[in-house]
Amino acid sequence: MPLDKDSLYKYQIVYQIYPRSFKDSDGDGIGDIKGIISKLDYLASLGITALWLSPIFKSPMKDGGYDISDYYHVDPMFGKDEDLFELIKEARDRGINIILDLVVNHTSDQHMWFQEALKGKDNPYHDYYVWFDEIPNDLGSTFGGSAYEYVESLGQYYLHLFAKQQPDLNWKNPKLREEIYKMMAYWLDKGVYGFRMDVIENLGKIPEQGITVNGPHLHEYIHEMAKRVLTPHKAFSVGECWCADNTTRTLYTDPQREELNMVFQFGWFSQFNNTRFQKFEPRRFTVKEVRQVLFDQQITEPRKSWNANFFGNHDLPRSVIYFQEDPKYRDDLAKMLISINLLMGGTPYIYQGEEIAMGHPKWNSLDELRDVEELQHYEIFKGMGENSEKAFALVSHGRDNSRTPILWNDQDNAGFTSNKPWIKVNEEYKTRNVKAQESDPDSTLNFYRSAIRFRKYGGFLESIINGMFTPLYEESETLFAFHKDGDSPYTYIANWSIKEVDNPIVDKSPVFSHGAIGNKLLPYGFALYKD
Ligand code: TEU
Repeated sequence: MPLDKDSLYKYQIVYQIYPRSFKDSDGDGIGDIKGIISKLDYLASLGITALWLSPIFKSPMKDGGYDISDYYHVDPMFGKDEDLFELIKEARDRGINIILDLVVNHTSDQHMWFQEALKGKDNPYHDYYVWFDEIPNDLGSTFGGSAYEYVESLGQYYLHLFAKQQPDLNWKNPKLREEIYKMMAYWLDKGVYGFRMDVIENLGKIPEQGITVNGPHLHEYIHEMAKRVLTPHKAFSVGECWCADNTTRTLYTDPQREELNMVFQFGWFSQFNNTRFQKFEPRRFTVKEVRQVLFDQQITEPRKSWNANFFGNHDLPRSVIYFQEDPKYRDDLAKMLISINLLMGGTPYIYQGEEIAMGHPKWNSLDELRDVEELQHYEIFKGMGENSEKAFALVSHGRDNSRTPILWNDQDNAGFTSNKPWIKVNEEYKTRNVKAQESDPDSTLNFYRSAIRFRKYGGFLESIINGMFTPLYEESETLFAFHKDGDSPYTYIANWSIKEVDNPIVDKSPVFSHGAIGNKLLPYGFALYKD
């Protein structure tokens, strides 16, 4: 099949950067844009084609920059606007596209719009936010506590689905929508490739009816956004959709509906355990469960619905820890996960540090934690009667685990900064770091490079992208296997377990593999066979 120019999003390999923790260039202990520029050759050497930057705009940083106070300017913590323009150019020179994080469900309470809104009910910006004279219900915020906050001077409550410093924007207001489209067009005109859209499923909220996701006008808004900005600019788009299932995924991504290229679905992550402590009491999914959710996503016709493949981001535990059964096999697990990520249908996303299989740091005390979600839940768990020790143990499973600095080398602060880092450095850096892995041919880093090369140039790309997906060995307790048809059909088979298992495919030699020896698949071993 010839390359379809309108489907270039399918050919991207996206690397997510959490800028605060990537690389500090000016010695203030916080990663910045110049730091990213200094690592562009490294990023290009991985073979990735796009960088998604978590928010870099002006922000009081109550939620790591997901509380934006000015959509048009870079926060001084990360550098100057010119640094961003330079990054766009330098990245493009290396064949890398820049994707920005579009956080438009809410702003910071310090945004000019909200500050104006607070001045009175008649202020033109008042209707940019969601207000109530009385609390309509007991809706809770994602980070804990009520989703409504009282403003005495107005005698009204505003909605905040996240922290109280993140007031929700009112998408019913066409003026607000216009402001957002204008801002998106501004960045696209500056050479940005597209957007990762923060909690996009929340835009159609009707809090008074208890509706926070998938509101009745959600798809109308997204379609309008596509018509007005995304399509004319040929922009890349990926929505963050914690609640998307396979039906709603198709609503967002069927090209005929003109909405988004793809959405992140979180079915493989056990956040929604109905346990007392939800995600703070993590339960690893079994291979059967993972397979069920991932395969369900794959079986749709690729031209009707496209996937975003990922096993990690700045909100999730690191995948090698989340899925780990025995730390001894961490690197093998990392290699299997990236092969699945790259060889199933969909656009693959890699989260920074994943390529060296970074783990979680050891948290010793509450004052080491930074994340608003963790700190608010600490108080909540204590309020539920847990003692400090238990509350701390619970919240130390939170989002800070994937937000610690990238381990560049075995020097002070792992080569991330010359100063005191804003969050602790994972103590693994003495043995696990980019520099050490560069010179080790068997490292996960070098494996990532060859796996990415294999996806791009191994001769199977057309089938990876356009081939229909058929699950294999669905009854197995250990195997994760599938077939893709198309121009270059193949079978992929992995042993998602720490046992050595028989490889049911014995009559062929694999074209790409790790830990597939003779007729055995070693722990997390896998192989790809040409039809
Ligand atoms: O995440 C949305 C979100 O709901 C997550 O916060 C997640 O569900 C959370 O970890 C709850 O357990 C996005 C961003 O990715 C996240 O970093 C932001 O904090 C959030 O939106 C608000 O902007």
